[in-house]
Amino acid sequence: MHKNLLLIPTYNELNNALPLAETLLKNHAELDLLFIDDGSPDGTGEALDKLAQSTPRMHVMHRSEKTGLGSAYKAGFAWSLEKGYQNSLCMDADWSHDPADLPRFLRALETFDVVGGSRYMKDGGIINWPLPRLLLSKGAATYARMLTRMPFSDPTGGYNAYRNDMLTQLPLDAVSSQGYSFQIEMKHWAWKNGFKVHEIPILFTERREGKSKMSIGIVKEALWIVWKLVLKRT
Ligand SMILES: Nc1nc2c(ncn2[C@@H]2O[C@H](COP(=O)(O)OP(=O)(O)OP(=O)(O)O)[C@@H](O)[C@H]2O)c(=O)[nH]1
Ligand SMILES: [Mg+2]
Repeated sequence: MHKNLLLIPTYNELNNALPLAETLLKNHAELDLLFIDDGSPDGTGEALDKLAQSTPRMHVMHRSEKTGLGSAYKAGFAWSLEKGYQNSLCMDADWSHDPADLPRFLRALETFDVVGGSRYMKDGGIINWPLPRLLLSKGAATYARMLTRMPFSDPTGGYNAYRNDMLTQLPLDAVSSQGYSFQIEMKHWAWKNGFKVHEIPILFTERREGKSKMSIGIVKEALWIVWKLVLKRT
């Protein structure tokens, strides 16, 4: 067993997740993998199971219903702690996050408790997003940062890494989001509780295949979660 676990939530990512898993197994011997699949109707979970049979480095958690990114990550963190890993890293399954960045996350984790990948700092960026999506994302980042004052240029970014000795202290109710505002809540909690936070630049690319799960509900959740954090002040 390695000390690093890479968590990858999946919902209908058959054509992305399988080649991603193969690449990670081949090029990143420093990591074990945990896919968290919410009963994807396209068979992602079963295809990943098949590949996992060939290696002890890869695991697949199956949940019966699509219950959101936030709860998938919480289940993954619990698994990572239970198995005794030292670090938990988070990545999307659709190739938006470049596996080649993983060594930089691991290096930064030697010094920091939370390492956030940032699209909005110097040397970071977004490739191939349509303008409306870019504006929505940038607007959400600015809104969250300005209201909470948290020192993250990309509070909503999903390519992140956490030290498990910090995650053991995370109270279950500190993060309640279903969707992408989970990332905001995690970073905010770590910063408010005095953990060492840091960002590294990443280049984010539009998903390779498949459909977006972004919805108006997810945007609305982000809008009110930020206010919840501002008012809570913990
Ligand atoms: N297990 C699980 N995974 C999810 C759920 N919703 C999204 N995901 C996964 O979470 C990751 C991020 O979701 P995406 O749909 O790529 O979100 P995004 O990058 O903001 O938007 P697009 O790339 O435009 O779709 C992907 O790997 C999804 O398959 C869910 O409810 N459960
Ligand atoms: Mg995506």
